[in-house]
Parts: sequence; structure tokens; C-alpha cells
Amino acid sequence: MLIIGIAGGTGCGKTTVVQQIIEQLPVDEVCVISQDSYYKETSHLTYNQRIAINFDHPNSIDFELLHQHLKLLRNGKSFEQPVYSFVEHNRTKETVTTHPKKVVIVEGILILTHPEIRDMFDIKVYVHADSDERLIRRLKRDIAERGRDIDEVLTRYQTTLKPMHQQFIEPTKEFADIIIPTNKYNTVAVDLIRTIIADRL
Ligand code: UZR
Ligand code: MG
Repeated sequence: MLIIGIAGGTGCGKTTVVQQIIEQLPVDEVCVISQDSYYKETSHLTYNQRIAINFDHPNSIDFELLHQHLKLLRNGKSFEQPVYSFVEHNRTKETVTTHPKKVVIVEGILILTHPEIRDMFDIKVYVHADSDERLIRRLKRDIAERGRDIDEVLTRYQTTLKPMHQQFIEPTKEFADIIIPTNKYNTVAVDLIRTIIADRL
């Protein structure tokens, strides 16, 4: 089993990189685990309390549970992955049964901040895009897909996303084995990762 961790700031292109890596792999040999699934359970809070949560701070993530699940996978066991709702800002009641696969990809902004989780990764990848690029992508996505408006996204960017990025996310670049620049369309770095995967399988 090869566990690959893919980190990088919001809007850096993690999802695209993951898609590019897995598109040439047989479906039954790969699984993707998203950090989003591991936002802490917040059912005891009201909706207004939930939207006030700092979702870009490591404390918002249930790293214990993610760590447990990665250990289960390593031991060849399946587990129930929580399903998160960006609309409710909470875990749903559903889970997805996730089975051990030859290639396991874990993606999320904060996944390289946690020492024990970092240790679980065979390959650590950091996806880099300039902050203006990331802001543009984040704006477009949150308006198109997550029902936000421009003021809300910009305010959140200034008050939360940017400071949290500088404090917690950007510094994890130093743990990366591979840094993928995505300001422009990049196929070489993804090809490299595909080659490493093919080599190890
Ligand atoms: P990516 N996020 C939400 O927008 N709503 C939530 O309920 C939970 C998380 C955002 C989070 C973070 N910040 O910046 C982003 N906020 O999801 C990470 N606000 O996802 O890496 O795909 O950008
Ligand atoms: Mg994403």
C-alpha cells in the first residue's frame, strides 16, 4: 500500500491534481480520503455557532479519527468515512465504507500539520499556487458551488483564510517530498507521481 498525502492552500488545485493522478489508475486500486470528511462533529452547536467556526484552523479537524482510520487501512481493514455537508457545516448521518486499496490518497489543506498523520504518508506532496490565483479560484468556486456571495468570501479570506494559511498551511511546505506548481497547467509533476506509483505497484 502506498499512502500519498496532498496538501496546499485553499484553491491551490489539490482536487485537480488528485483527479489527474487517479484518472489513469484502475478504480479498484485507489481510494481518496478528504480532510473535509473529518471536520469535527458539531451537532451540539446551532447553525449560527457553526458558521462562526474557524474551518481553516487545525483544531477544527478530528485528526484522531483520521489517524485511527489510516491505521485501519494500513492493517488491511475497512472503515466508515464520515460525509460532510458544506451547506450544513456539519457531518451528515451518512458514512461511506472505505476499503483498503493499493493507492490511498489523502487530501486537505491541513493534513501535513499533524505529526502522526504526516508519518503515515509514503509520499508527501504540496500543491503551490500564488495567493492571488487561489483567491480567484476560491471566489469562483464558493459562489458557483457553495452558495456564498462575493463579500462573504472576501471577508473570510482576509480575516481567516489568509492568516491561517500563513500560520499553519504554508509552513508545511517544508515537509513535502514534492512541490507541484499549479499557477500554470502542469503535467510534468503529475507524470512524475504517476511514475512513482507505477513503480511501487
Ligand atoms: P479546499 N469550509 C467551508 O467553506 N465550510 C465548511 O463548513 C467547512 C470548510 C472551507 C474551509 C477551507 N474554510 O478554507 C476550505 N472556510 O473549506 C478547504 N471557511 O477546502 O481545500 O477544497 O479549499
Ligand atoms: Mg478541494
